[in-house]
Formats: sequence, structure tokens, C-alpha cells
Amino acid sequence: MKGIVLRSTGSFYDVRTGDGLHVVCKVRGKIRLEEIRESNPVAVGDHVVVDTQNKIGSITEILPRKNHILRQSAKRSGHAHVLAANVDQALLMVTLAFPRTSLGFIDRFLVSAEAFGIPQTLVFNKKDLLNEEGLEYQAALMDLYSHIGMGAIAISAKADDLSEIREILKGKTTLLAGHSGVGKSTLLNALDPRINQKVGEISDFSEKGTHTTTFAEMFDIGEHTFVIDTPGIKEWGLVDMNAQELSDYFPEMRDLRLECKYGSRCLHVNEPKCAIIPAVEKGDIAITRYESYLSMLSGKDNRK
Ligand SMILES: Nc1nc2c(ncn2[C@@H]2O[C@H](COP(=O)(O)OP(=O)(O)OP(=O)(O)O)[C@@H](O)[C@H]2O)c(=O)[nH]1
Ligand SMILES: [Mg+2]
Ligand SMILES: [Zn+2]
Repeated sequence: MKGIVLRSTGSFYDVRTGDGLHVVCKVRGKIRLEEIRESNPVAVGDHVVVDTQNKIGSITEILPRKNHILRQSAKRSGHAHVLAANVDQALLMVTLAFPRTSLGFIDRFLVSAEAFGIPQTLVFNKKDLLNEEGLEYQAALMDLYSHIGMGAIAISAKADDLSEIREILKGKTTLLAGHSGVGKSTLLNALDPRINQKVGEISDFSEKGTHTTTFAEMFDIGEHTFVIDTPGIKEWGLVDMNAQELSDYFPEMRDLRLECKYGSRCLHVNEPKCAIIPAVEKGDIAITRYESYLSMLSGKDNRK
């Protein structure tokens, strides 16, 4: 029988089968694990074939994925974890309140999602905690990112009616990611009263979240509408890509780079007749995005 993986704890998987039942499963049978390089062979969102004859079901096959998004360890290169499979879009939840998200982290995540071909939206949460100056800065960032083709909205998961975000989620499978404590689980609970995700406190000491959600889990919040709550991400390592490829995943650089004298060999650092550098100087490309680009390129600072 076919099913979809709603939750993974590492060794057990909650699978919803075609007839709407929820079955706890293990991976058994003919899955050829040697072909899988990631640390988890089955991820939330995977379409699988299950054998439900026994009390604990068996996942016997993973059906081909439409896509997946890998979380690369920032410390150990080559160590990757499939965050989710078969998603229509990624929502990166960030906040300019606490725990404040850095632009470097945002850009790293966006580059990865872009590399996996997954459309992205930034959700600025906790707008209720910002003063006027904070709101202005938030509006400027939303402008910056919508200008380069990403969705950007500001919400308060605690205080809004959330109609704008419901519209974005409608009819899609969405991966919800972000630092611990930004409010991912709070949003899910607010979207559907049947969802009862544990919500954590922000530590007074470090102003960081406390990693309340520990496993990725997919929730059905409406017709054909699924949202995957994920554990907070501390660091986002870039997937393996070569230096020449990187600017392909910055939409504002992608087209312009064809005009560089050295074409696809140009890294846009100090090459003559580069098309990107003047665009940064003119302000057509945001300096913060270019800085993120340089930081990723140097690879020295991949733990933001
Ligand atoms: N003021 C305010 N607080 C919020 C808002 N959204 C969430 N919070 C608070 O932020 C804290 C962390 O929220 P969670 O929903 O647990 O955060 P999370 O992103 O799920 O964190 P992890 O599961 O650890 O990754 C809680 O104390 C929430 O009440 C918001 O819009 N405004
Ligand atoms: Mg959570
Ligand atoms: Zn160039």
C-alpha cells in the first residue's frame, strides 16, 4: 500500500496510508541503503510503499522524489541530512526581534533552496515586538527580497489573523524552517487548533531558542495543504557546489553574469570587466547580498 511519511524519529516513521490510516513503520526489505549517502534514507514528505501486515509496518520502497532539501552540516563537509522531500515551497521564518536572524544565515538558506529548485518565501515573525525603527528596517528587507523575486511577509504568529500566510500555504506542501525560537511551532498551533506542538521559551541568558521541536513533522491543515514543522536550525552549511556555480543561485546575479568578460569563469571578486561589481556599486545589487556572496565564496565563514 502507498503512503506518505508524516514524521520521522530516526528509526520509526509515522506513515499515512492511502486509506487515511496512520501506521508506525520501520524501514525493512528491499531498500538499497548503500545507494543512499544521506544520514536518513527516508524523510518527511517521502512517498513510500508500506507493508501493514504486522503491528509495526514496514517501509519497503521509497517512490521517486520530486525534489528534496538537504541540510549540510556546517562543520563536517559531506555529512548531509534530508530535511524534507517533495515540497512545493520553503518558508524561512526569521525575526528581527529575538532570536535575531542574521542576513548571512538568510542568504545561505535561500541559496540552498534555490539550488534545489524550491521556491522561497521569507516570513518575518514577531513584528509585535518591533519598534518603529525595527519595523522600518523590516520593511526595507522585505523590499530587498521581494525585489529579487522571493516572497516576503511580516506576521505575528501570536497576534495576527494569519489570512495572508494561509493564502500562501493553500494547496501546497510547505517546509517551514528557521532558527530555534523564531516561532515555527507557534504558527502551526495558530493555524490549526488541532495541532498541539510544544512551544519553547527564549532563554533570557542567550536570547536563543531552546530546541523545543526535535523531529520534523508534517501537518495536514486543509485540503491538499501540508506544512512541515522542523527543528530549529543553528547553522546552515552550503551544499557542495563549485565557486563558478554560486552566483547562479543569486537571482539578481544570474542573468547579469553572462555579461562578465570572463563569462561563467568570472567569480565577481576583482576580475576586469565584471558586470556584477559595477551593479553593486550602483546599488542595483544590494551590498548585503554581495557580502553574503563573498562570504560563501571564501568558505571561511560558513557557520552563520
Ligand atoms: N511576541 C511574540 N512571541 C512569539 C511569536 N511567535 C512565537 N513567539 C514566542 O517565541 C517562543 C518560541 O516559539 P516556538 O514556536 O517554540 O519556536 P520554534 O521556532 O518552534 O522553536 P524550535 O522548536 O526550538 O525550533 C515562544 O515563547 C513563543 O511564544 C510572536 O509572533 N510574537
Ligand atoms: Mg518548534
Ligand atoms: Zn563577474
